[in-house]
Amino acid sequence: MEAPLRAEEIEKVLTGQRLGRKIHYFSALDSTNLYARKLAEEGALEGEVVVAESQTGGKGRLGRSWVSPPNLNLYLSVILRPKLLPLHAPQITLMAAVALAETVQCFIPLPAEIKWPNDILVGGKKLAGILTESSCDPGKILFVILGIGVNLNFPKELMPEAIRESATSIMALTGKPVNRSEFTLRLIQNLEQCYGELEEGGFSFLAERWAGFFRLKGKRVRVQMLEQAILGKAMGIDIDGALILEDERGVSQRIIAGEVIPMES
Ligand code: BT5
Repeated sequence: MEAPLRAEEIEKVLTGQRLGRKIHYFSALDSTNLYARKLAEEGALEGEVVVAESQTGGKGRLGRSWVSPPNLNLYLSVILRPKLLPLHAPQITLMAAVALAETVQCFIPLPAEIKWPNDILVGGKKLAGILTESSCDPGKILFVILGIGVNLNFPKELMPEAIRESATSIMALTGKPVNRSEFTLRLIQNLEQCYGELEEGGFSFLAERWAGFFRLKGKRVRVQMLEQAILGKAMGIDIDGALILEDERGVSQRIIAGEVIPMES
């Protein structure tokens, strides 16, 4: 049996930081994002974090689910109250992807990759996912729930068949279990730093680091959107987090949301 996450100790180390000022820790929840939303609606402060050892209804995007077995991985949600225009809310996902990829890189020697907009891959397999959910008034973000799921000590053999080929974990990559509390602490510290930079200088402060983890630049991809798919060359992202795709006629297209699938050659 894995050691539980040491939420109280993490909270102590984070004293004085904005993110992680309070960690709400549970052995099981339906979804840390749902619980964090409830806290935010009741007035929780920016930086409060919800962590659960397992989720019975872990959420991905578009009604998909996040496999969340007990005591092996990290399921965390941070309440943010950014002074951004709703239009710029996707920058939170980009900022978190940088913090997450840099954290992963502290624990494994293999290169981490950001798969726009919200996945971290290693060796082409999904190690972590980000789900940001915003609550807005016209022209104003009230809060953002930044949800992060990372496969830490998830053995391949315990992964459900549906994700066994497409997913990986730090332990599956290195052969060694990671200390989940250390990972969590480092992640919250990196988020604090990247969030501060985003606030100070906008996404342009982080864009170069983001681009360093974007390995599809110049590659042919298919972008699957709700109703249609576009083929083209992935060029990078713009300041609002949209993917820039050069389509087959050589015209630049801004993609706000979709699934990027690399093509052969
Ligand atoms: C995501 O969605 O990748 C966002 C996942 C966010 C999960 C965190 S956990 C803490 C917080 N509380 C929540 O309830 N959610 C957040 P999406 O891009 O839609 O990817 C979902 C897809 O990833 C699924 O349809 C599966 O194919 C795959 N998947 C599910 N569980 C996985 C896992 N543990 N590891 C790797 N891939 C997984």
